[in-house]
Amino acid sequence: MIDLHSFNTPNGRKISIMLEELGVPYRAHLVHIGRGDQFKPEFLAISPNNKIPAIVDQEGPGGAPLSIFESGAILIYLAEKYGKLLPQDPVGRSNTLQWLFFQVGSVGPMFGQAGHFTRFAKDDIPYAKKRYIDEAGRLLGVMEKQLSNHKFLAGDEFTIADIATAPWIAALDFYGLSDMLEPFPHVSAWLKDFRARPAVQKVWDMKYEG
Ligand SMILES: N[C@@H](CCC(=O)N[C@@H](CS)C(=O)NCC(=O)O)C(=O)O
Repeated sequence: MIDLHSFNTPNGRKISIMLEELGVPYRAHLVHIGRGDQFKPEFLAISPNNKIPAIVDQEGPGGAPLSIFESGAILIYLAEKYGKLLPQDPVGRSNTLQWLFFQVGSVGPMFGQAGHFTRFAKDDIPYAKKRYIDEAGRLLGVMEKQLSNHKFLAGDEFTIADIATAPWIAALDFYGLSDMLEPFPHVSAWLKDFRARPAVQKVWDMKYEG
């Protein structure tokens, strides 16, 4: 059994979607980051950077429980444990990890800041908004080029790279920045297909215990 500790944000959704795509049993526990649950000692014990998502695999390696934080590390762990969504051939695996790290290192931080300065910042700071929106737009251009030649980010197979990235592109709606997608038809079509997946529909508005 996997215990998922999370919340319905782009990073949180990656793991609920992954667990549904894998079809493995899990329990979903709420960590409400709006009310500060991420700073509770019991959560910090499994996620020392006070961020969701985190998991505890009650049957980890050697049968012992294993806790994991950082969504990229969780996706790789689950993909390897269940032998799905991370190709085993060296080229497919490398392509998938490249696009996964592109999300973790670039898409997440830049889209997160673009969203923060557009929707949440108390002060209007045009320099910050422009800096992060421009960079998010540039990243969309990188994805557009890749998706104009490939069905999925890492090639012809749906992988953890798509699961990691699509929730961030979908977040543009929530930030009031959905117009940014207009110049990128291949990204838009890929996102539409992602949203239509049964696993994604089932847990997009996941109900957590707690
Ligand atoms: N690099 C981390 C980022 C996780 C992250 O930023 N989580 C946010 C929600 S999307 C969070 O928990 N924020 C609460 C806080 O920073 O206090 C990952 O990919 O797991």
